[in-house]
Amino acid sequence: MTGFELLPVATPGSTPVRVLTIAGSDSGGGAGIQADMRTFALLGLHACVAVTAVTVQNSLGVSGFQEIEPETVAAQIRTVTDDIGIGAAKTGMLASAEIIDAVVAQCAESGIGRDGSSPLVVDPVCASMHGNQLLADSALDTLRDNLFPLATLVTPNLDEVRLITGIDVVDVDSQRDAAKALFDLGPAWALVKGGHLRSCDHSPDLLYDGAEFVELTHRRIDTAHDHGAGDTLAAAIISALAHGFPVPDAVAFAKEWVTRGLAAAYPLGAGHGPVNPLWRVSGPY
Ligand code: PXL
Repeated sequence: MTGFELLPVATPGSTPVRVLTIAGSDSGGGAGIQADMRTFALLGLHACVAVTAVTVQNSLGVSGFQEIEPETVAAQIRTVTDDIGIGAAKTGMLASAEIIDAVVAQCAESGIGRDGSSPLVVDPVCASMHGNQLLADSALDTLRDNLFPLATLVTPNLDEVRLITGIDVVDVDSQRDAAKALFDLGPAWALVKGGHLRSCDHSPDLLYDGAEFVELTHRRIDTAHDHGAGDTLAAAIISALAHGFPVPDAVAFAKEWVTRGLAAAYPLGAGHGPVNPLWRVSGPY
């Protein structure tokens, strides 16, 4: 199933469903809130934003970042949920344990998370594709113990799986072990992305809800221009959840969204270009 035909482009003059990204800014425009907002807009949603950090980066990497005060992060979430209202939320770069705890407390208060009215997708961003650290080592326990239990779905890549569970995913069996270990940390669903499993000629993702494994296999797109792929996947998942899709359908839809975005990716600067979901308006891939 792709579901593209089910997802409306916003009608002029009518208020679309609102979604919230709690994430960092990428000055190069490829990842972070910039990637999230592109996907939200193209999927007929209005994007609200709680900025957690301002990164200084271009296509070659992240040269630094400044964190936003935890209370200011919480205040951004509070002020949009109190007035504008949101249908779903996602987290990306959270930088520190203090920001994570502020996000956890405010999400619980605002009804965001697996037990609230708005689903929450946690993309546990730890580092950039260039290996630049985006989450303090000291924040891993807080991420695992305090944020994961609030999540409707967690979406780590294989490096993040290793940091969070200690499991090195090398094949289908270890991917299952990792999905179980992630689920045991408290989210309603765990997705183990196989995009970095270079031994496979396809991109095998595994979804688990404590009862059933769902395998999602997509063609692998070989490109150096995949900056923001994880952000775009998680943004498409919460977009589909906000439109009322069940989790397995939302993930299947998002995989197709990011696969086509990778096929349409473009070079930028001297390094890595971004995934490009603009194919939705410029033509199919
Ligand atoms: O793709 C992960 C990511 C998320 N958020 C921000 C980033 C990056 C990667 O560079 O810069 C702000």
